[in-house]
Order: sequence, then structure tokens, then C-alpha cells
Amino acid sequence: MKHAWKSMTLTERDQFEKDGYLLIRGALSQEEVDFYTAAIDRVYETAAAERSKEGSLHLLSAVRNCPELVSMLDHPAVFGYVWSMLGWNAHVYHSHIDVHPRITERKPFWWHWHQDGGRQNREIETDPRPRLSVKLAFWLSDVSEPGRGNLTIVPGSHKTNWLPGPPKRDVEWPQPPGAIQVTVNPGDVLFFDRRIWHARSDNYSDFTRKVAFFGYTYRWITIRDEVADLPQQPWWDTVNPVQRQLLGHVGDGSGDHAWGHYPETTPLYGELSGRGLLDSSIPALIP
Ligand SMILES: O=C(O)CCC(=O)C(=O)O
Repeated sequence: MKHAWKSMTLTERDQFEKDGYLLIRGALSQEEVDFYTAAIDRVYETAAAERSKEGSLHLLSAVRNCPELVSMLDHPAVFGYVWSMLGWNAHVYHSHIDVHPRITERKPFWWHWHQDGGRQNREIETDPRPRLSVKLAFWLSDVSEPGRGNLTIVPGSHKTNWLPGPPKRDVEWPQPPGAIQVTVNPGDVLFFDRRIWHARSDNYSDFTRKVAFFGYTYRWITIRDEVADLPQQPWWDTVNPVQRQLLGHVGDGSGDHAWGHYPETTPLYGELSGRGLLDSSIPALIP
């Protein structure tokens, strides 16, 4: 399935501003689902040391650990949501591959609810805190029913700085009011605001849950993934300039740098400009 690059519509933007997420059904073709699943399965097999005792895998630096996922970074079916929100001075700061097989013994309670960004949620004083980053979740397995390790979210919670919860994470506590389990099919993509309160749920079903997450932010925020040695990887030559930017490659000698002072030297700016997509009604797209 070929997709033209396109920006988010005004209706989608309004919905995203209101709910804090958008679900893009059928973003990946079956062929793509099969390709990415096979790649993640191979990583799962070799990453025995990183698996939990229940056999789950939560592996950071998704592309470094599974280079076949590089085309997810700027996947045309969904990448438009990212640059429509953040503009062209963006990169991926945090990514992970998650494989969660069935849990056979009930796990002790743990309060997983959080907003993304770590200490951004302590050290920024505004209310609400700024968006700063957005995330894409590429679903590869059937999570179309609750109880399959679904991502749980509180729709519309992204402008709420604090979610009342237990005094300690292991103290049993009811789910937050309004929480829903996101139900998705293989090939669906969830686009969400990092501030939406969310949590992974436990998978007691027979379906192994497989998903890849990519968090995008402005290039003036540092990358948590391991990216330093990417240019030495054997596959780096096949990576396109926008993907290189997204993987933290800045400063190729042409003036490009993380503060974006020279847009014409920034690959994503050039790509959007060449495609006539620099809509100046979107503040983040103004050079
Ligand atoms: O694996 C999940 O469903 C939750 C992932 C998560 O918490 C996150 O992306 O920050």
C-alpha cells in the first residue's frame, strides 16, 4: 500500500487536542505486519538475556536493535501526524519493542500509570505542562479484545498534571475513572500525546502481544535511545536522510544542528518544502 505524505486534517487536530490520541486503523498492510513481526520475532529469539522471567521483552532503542523497523520512523501512513504536531525540527528520543506472551501466574499489583518524559513531569512548572513529545505505537498482534495486555489510557487526561493514585505503586488501587483498554488489530497505529495518562496492562490471554513504540520530540531535547554508533552499523548506508535525522544524526557539515537555525539544511524541512507541505498556519512548520 503506497501513501502520499499528508498533514493532519483540522478535524483530526481538534480530536487529538480534545482526546490526546488518535487511532489510525489499518495503517500497515498485511505484508508490512508480516515483515515487521518476523523481524521482531528474530530479535525476541536472540534477546534471551533481556527477557523478564515471564518471557516478556521491553527493549529500548528499537531501530538499533531491530534495523528492519527503520521504515516505521517516517511511515507515510502516520508520519504526517508527527510533523503536523511537532514540525520539522524533530527526532525520536525514546523507542521500544515490546513482546508480551501470556502470563501464567497472576502478577502482584503494580500501579503502571504514568505520563511519558520522566522528570519533565517534575521539573516543568506549568499547569498543564507542555506537550513536548508525541508517540506512535505500531500494533502487530491481535489486541482487539480487552485482557490481551492492552494499552490502557484515560482519554482527555493529557492536560491534567496529576492523577490521584496509591501512596506506593504496589498498593492495590482502583483504575482511574474513565480508563479504557485500547482495542487494536494488527496494522493499527495509535498516535498519542506523551501527557495522556497511560499504562500497560497484563496479558493473561493466549495471544502474544507485539508492538513497537516511537516517541518523537524536538531536537533540542536529548535522545535517550542509544544512537552514538549508528553510523558504524552495516545498514546505515540504506537509511534515508529523514530517517537519519530522526535517529539523531545532525550536523553533516552543511549547517544543520539541533536548534534548527538553518532549516534548509535539515532533511525533514527539505522534504516537506519539496512536497509543498510547509503550511504556515501550523506554527511548528514556520521556518
Ligand atoms: O506497553 C504498553 O502498552 C505501554 C507503553 C508505555 O507505557 C509507554 O509507551 O510509555
